[in-house]
Amino acid sequence: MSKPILYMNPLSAPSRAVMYLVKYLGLELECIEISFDTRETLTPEFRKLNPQHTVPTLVDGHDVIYDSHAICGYLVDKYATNDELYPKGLVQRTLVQILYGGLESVPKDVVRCLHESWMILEDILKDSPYLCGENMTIADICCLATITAVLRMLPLLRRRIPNCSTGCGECVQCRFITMMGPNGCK
Ligand SMILES: N[C@@H](CCC(=O)N[C@@H](CS)C(=O)NCC(=O)O)C(=O)O
Repeated sequence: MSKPILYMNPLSAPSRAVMYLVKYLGLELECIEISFDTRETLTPEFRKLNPQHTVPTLVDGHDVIYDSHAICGYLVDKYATNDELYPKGLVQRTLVQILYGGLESVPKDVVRCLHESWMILEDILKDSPYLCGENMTIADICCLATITAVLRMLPLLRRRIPNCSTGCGECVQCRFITMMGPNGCK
């Protein structure tokens, strides 16, 4: 059977979440980069695949799945060796679903809203190694992807995140990014 195909763009935080997860799980996927410059998401072929015309979009055999959170949940349910990253228990799974979109507030004042979102993360991570308790879940992966995508575009914001101010290796988020490999934070 052919490998699943992931349509993505590395500048897109939702794409990065799926790419991190794929790497973490050691899955073999074919990644196809979709250009925003040439508006490739708006081509009739891509819209036929995903009427919301967004990346990431996953094609697994005859199935097409879009929305990063749905893709992450799907990949863990289908390919992970256990349910740690996306617990099957109703309450635990619901908690992950609350937090995996946790940084997606649509800001009027982008910097202020990002700062507030990060403060919420910092608050949760003060008492817990990961967003949803003792184990890493796809909520951590999705939030990290947002953080690294934003930092890539706006490196000056690094100063605004106390736990990230000294770069990788200093906090749970950064340790995880480091684990992803030398380019994890890029
Ligand atoms: N909630 C979606 C958001 C996806 C999304 O907005 N993707 C943007 C890039 S970050 C996109 O593909 N935009 C192109 C378009 O709308 O045509 C997810 O988590 O996957």
